[in-house]
Amino acid sequence: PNPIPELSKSEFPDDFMWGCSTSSFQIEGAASEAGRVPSIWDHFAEQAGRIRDGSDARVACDHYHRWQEDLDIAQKMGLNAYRFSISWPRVISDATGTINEEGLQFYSDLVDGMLARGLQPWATLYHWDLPQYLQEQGGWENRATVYAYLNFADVVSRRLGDRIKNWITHNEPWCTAMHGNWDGMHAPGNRDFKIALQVCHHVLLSHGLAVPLLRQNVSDAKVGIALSLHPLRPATTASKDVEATRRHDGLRNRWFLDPLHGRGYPQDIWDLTGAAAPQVQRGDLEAIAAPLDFLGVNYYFPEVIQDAPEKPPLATNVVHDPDCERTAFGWEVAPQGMASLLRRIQRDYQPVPMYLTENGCTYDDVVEADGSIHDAKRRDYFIRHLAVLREVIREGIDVRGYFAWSLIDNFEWAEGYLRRFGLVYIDFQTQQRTLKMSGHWYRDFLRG
Ligand code: PNW
Repeated sequence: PNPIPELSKSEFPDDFMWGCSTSSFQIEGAASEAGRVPSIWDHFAEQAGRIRDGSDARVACDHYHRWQEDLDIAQKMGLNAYRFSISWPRVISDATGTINEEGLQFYSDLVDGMLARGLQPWATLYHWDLPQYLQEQGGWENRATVYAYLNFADVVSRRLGDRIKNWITHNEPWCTAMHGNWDGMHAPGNRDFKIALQVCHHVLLSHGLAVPLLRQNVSDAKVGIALSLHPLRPATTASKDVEATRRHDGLRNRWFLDPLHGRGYPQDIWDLTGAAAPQVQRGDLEAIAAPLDFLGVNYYFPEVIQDAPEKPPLATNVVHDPDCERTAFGWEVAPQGMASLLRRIQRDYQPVPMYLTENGCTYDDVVEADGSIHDAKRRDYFIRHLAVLREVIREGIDVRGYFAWSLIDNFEWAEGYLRRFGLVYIDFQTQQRTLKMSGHWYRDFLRG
């Protein structure tokens, strides 16, 4: 239906960052090797019914042993940046802060491997793999976890800050807080709105306190955060749906963007939270508002919102528009949604430079008889989103890089191995890596 646009790398800024993203828990495996201790996701995957295919990430992509091959692939694809995350339970062994030298060494080698291949390292400090020993003391609901995180950030940035200049404190605090503690779809699996909001506050606080720490430990540091943000539209033009959309936006987007930009939590949503409102201490909001060097935007899909008075506290429903094109996950394919999101951030927050730190899709990949994977839909998804990004940059919106999610198929959280997002196919039986058609396209595009 939609024509696939022509696209050339030369239409983007010369110093644009072209990358792929991954995260430690989803790819590394080697879950109990070299001193790594369990994370909340190891624990979660052991509980029946939590992961849809009953799988776990003890092996995952075995990236811990195959990282050189994976970085070779990234280099051959022509990337100049690679976004990865550092596993806290690999680096800090217990609640007293004992450093696991072997775990740190893994990341030191990994970063050297990136630099040797011309890949600029973009490190995420927290991509959901909290050490289980901290969860046993209340996890992110406990304010002490903020200080444990700062110790972790301190250890890692002192050791790797000579080589890593770009730091992302947290990946998608909305998911950490809400999937982890409100709908219970992610670890630790709580279903409690009050806990979710307290977790959210502590995650944001840990971010804010880490910003000056990272700047102190790392010369020329660039520090940011990666948020999952969504453009929203009302199901109808009725004012009740328009107001519902505003409320939904209040928790989905403004609850994060407002405090990070010095505005505190949005009052309209705070009023709705009632007894579930988080405990905020004096100075917390000032800490959270520490100026960012960049804003990471993870863009996947827009949402359509309807008023739902029977569903407090937000009284909103996310509804399914049957006319929209969707990925295998059911997520709407909406490249123009990315434009409206970026324009909205620009208009409402006049932010620092932005990076698309994640964008991608899942489809049911079919391996042909000759071993190739013709994922034309994924390729077209990337082309259409990049064409929109080109448009937005031409308008003067300061987007400086694009990281496709994901370099390789991996453990897709509650979906286990059922959902593939990679530009590279992984045969989880043999651990063989095969560049998909989308990966070939990205390579050809990047090579010009
Ligand atoms: C992101 N949502 O998760 C994560 O950063 C990745 O680790 C993950 O593999 C990828 O996207 C694909 O799922 C999201 O409901 C999970 O809005 C949920 C949402 C968005 C992103």
